[in-house]
Amino acid sequence: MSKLLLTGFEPFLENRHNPTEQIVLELDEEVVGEFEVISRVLPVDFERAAEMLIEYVDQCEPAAIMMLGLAADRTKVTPERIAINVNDSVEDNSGNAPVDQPIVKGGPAAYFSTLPIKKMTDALVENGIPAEVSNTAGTYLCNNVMYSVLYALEQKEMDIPAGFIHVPPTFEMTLHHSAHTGFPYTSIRDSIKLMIYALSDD
Ligand code: PCA
Repeated sequence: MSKLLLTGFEPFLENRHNPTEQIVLELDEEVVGEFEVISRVLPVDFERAAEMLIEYVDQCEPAAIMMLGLAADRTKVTPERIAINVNDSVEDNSGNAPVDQPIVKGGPAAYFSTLPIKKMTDALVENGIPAEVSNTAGTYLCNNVMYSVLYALEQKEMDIPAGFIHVPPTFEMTLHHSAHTGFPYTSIRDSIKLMIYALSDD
């Protein structure tokens, strides 16, 4: 059976919990549509995350890659359209705070997601889950791993769908962030499964 590599991130900054960590651990080894899900949790560390992810790609030889991250200020599930060749952010969990740094020196300015992002958002909205395509993945770790993976796949001539999805905070997280709206954890988890199904029939 084809494997889908699904990644999430550990907690970071003021987010003491990262729902993407819980989702990927819960879906690990589950069969969703035509895929067996293989999950990994990544560190929020500019020096380690992309390298580890690319190593997982080599080990698991997936037929598709879906990377997940938390966007604590968003109110919808948002598949990303594009990743840009820039690290520019506040501190990661190891204290790195890059400024205007290319991810790959001399690399292309950007890569488009190769996941069926419109089909995925349509599937979510049809199932009552607020979703829309996002046109910026930011310049922190999520953009970094999306760019790095798409660059690596090009280098390896691996023609498989890959991309990144930001999820909004969970209901539980709003206990610590009163300004944010939270989603039920189960709805966010189910949205990931719906997107894997959408990818399955693509
Ligand atoms: N979200 C951050 C990094 C880790 C995560 O889950 C981001 O949006 O870059």
